[in-house]
Amino acid sequence: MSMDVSTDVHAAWLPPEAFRALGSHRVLVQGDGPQGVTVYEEVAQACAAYGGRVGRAPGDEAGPYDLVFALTGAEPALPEAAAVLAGGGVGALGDEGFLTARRDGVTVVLADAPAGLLYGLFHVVRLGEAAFGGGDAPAEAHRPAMRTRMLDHWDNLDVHPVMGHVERGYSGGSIFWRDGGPRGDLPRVRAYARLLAATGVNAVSVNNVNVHTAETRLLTERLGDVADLADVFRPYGIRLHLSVNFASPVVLGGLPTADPLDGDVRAWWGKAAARVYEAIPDFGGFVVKADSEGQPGPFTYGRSHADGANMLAEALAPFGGEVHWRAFVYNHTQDWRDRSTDRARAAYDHFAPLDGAFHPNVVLQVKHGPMDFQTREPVSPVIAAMPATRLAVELQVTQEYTGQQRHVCYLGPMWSEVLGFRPWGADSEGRTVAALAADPAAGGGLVAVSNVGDDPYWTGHPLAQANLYAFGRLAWAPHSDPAALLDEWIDLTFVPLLSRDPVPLRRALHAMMDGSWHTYERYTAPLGVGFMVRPGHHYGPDVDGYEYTPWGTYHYADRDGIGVDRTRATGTGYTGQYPQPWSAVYESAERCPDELLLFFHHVPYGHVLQSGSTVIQHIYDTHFAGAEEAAGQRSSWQELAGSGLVDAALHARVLERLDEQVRCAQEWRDQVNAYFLRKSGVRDARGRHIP
Ligand code: GCW
Repeated sequence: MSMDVSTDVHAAWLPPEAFRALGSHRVLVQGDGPQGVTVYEEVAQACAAYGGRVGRAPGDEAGPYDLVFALTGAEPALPEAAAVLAGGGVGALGDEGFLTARRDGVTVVLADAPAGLLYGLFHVVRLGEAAFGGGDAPAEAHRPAMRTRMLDHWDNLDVHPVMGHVERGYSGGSIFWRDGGPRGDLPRVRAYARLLAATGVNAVSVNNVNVHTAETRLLTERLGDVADLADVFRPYGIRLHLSVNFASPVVLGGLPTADPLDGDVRAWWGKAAARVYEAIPDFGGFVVKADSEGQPGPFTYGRSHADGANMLAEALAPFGGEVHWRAFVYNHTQDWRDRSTDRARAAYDHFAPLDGAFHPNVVLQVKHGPMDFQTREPVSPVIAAMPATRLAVELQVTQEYTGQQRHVCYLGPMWSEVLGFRPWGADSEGRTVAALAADPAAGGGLVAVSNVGDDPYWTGHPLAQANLYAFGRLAWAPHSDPAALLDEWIDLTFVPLLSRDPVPLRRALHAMMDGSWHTYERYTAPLGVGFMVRPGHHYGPDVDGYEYTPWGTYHYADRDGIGVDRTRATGTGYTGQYPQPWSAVYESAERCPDELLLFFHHVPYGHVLQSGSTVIQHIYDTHFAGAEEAAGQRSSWQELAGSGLVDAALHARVLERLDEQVRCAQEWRDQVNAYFLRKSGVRDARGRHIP
């Protein structure tokens, strides 16, 4: 297996072999600052391994050069690069963009700022030999769509008695923290930063949004530990963020209140922010989960979320910091009999009226769906409802509800659907979710909960690395084809290690992964109804597990039908939170897309879907099919055994997970089918055995 010797972990999409083409050329690096140094070091390392040469000045002995990295600020010293610069035509590249061109046998990478050179470097790595061949090629600009491309870690400093070391983490312990303090494995953190930079990620938050006592102190006593991490992330162009406890002035400052309008409280936060920036001058800002699932917040003091967020924004503003304020606010003590309270409505009801009230350095961080990272949800209506607020869309790379990294579930296609969704319909001239999150004035970027831990494969399930990779790449270029991103990941992770035809490997991985989200959906909760997982840990089936709990996650199945009536006509009115045409489409049981029918409507089991099947028959068919597909994924992988196409240890790890996936998929199939057979009394039209 390709392991990074310094950290003894899997090299993921940056095995040394992926640098073969780069490292066998003569490369000039003219960049400064921490990221410029990184580019030089990366190239030097690759050249040392593959016989190329790296230099810093055109005349030195490493030349003549066939690849140059240079900044646009000064006249590039290499004539080919200067000619590309003089040719102009691509406009400003910004803080992170870069251009590539080929001139007189030299590949040219230019950027306005060092971080751009870093992204240019990884672009060249992705291209491999193709970066060097052919005649002249005109300048091609590459700029990230989203300004902020951020991963949030739900890491605790220690093992939390209920939530473990990493809340909803399925890859072992935290790579940052251990036993209440820093873990101290900075080479591992550096390897992580490097992997993230290669996907385009530029921000990381290093602690859980549920900020417990020890973690609250990261803001003060433990600031030095945070600064140490920031130092490691900086050379890879990644800014650090911290989740903070809204009650910090009380918990840490000994004040009697955390009221956001109280003068002492505001002064406390101002000083806290100043101290943070003294230690970490390029600190990104705070992430806040307030008034949510037991976390403190402004409601305690009768204040609004704008009051709370703006107070923190004011503290950070003098230093250029931002507040990522989460919109995940809902009532988690409801009664299933109360049909007027609808958790799906909550974020919109709380936040839409506050549109325009947030300071410019507040980013409202909205989960992509209205509930909670289910396998299938409609896009959150909040995203279209707040044009005067900067919005970031939050995804979940960690597979809390999508198989917990025991099941193969490639989420690129799901995120792609979300990002490509047009809240105002097909005619809405480019206003996709991605365009809203990327808007230079109103966009807050793309955020996701990381799936990484101290597991040697980073992500528990080695194939779950593809989700982390795809997230970063989609944040950079949201309209990328997820299947093409999968190829990119395969071509970096596996192919450079092969000395033979990679086609069978690519074929097997695509067979397993392309459709794996749909497969997972087929054998779990049907038609967008959600949940049906075991309470607490959220793994495996329990159809009624949450049905009578206070969490607001119900499917309302009874002997006559199933689904949640969220219509304006007879239900909770949630469909009214969408603009047209979706408001009307979702309101109608006939027009609502099948895959979301039970999210929006309560229908009889005999209701005929647009597919022509009835709801009950659809449940049976998809559950039989999904479990069978999971078995098919395992067969695809088994065919690779002994082929030499993948490392034996990695093969074994994936196979062990697939065995569990196949078992669990059958359990889902049998529980769901038996439950609905019993409830509805309708037999499977195809007469299959339902245990
Ligand atoms: O998905 C839910 C999880 C919680 C999590 C919460 C959130 C960090 O079950 O574990 O808490 O969402 O997003 O805040």
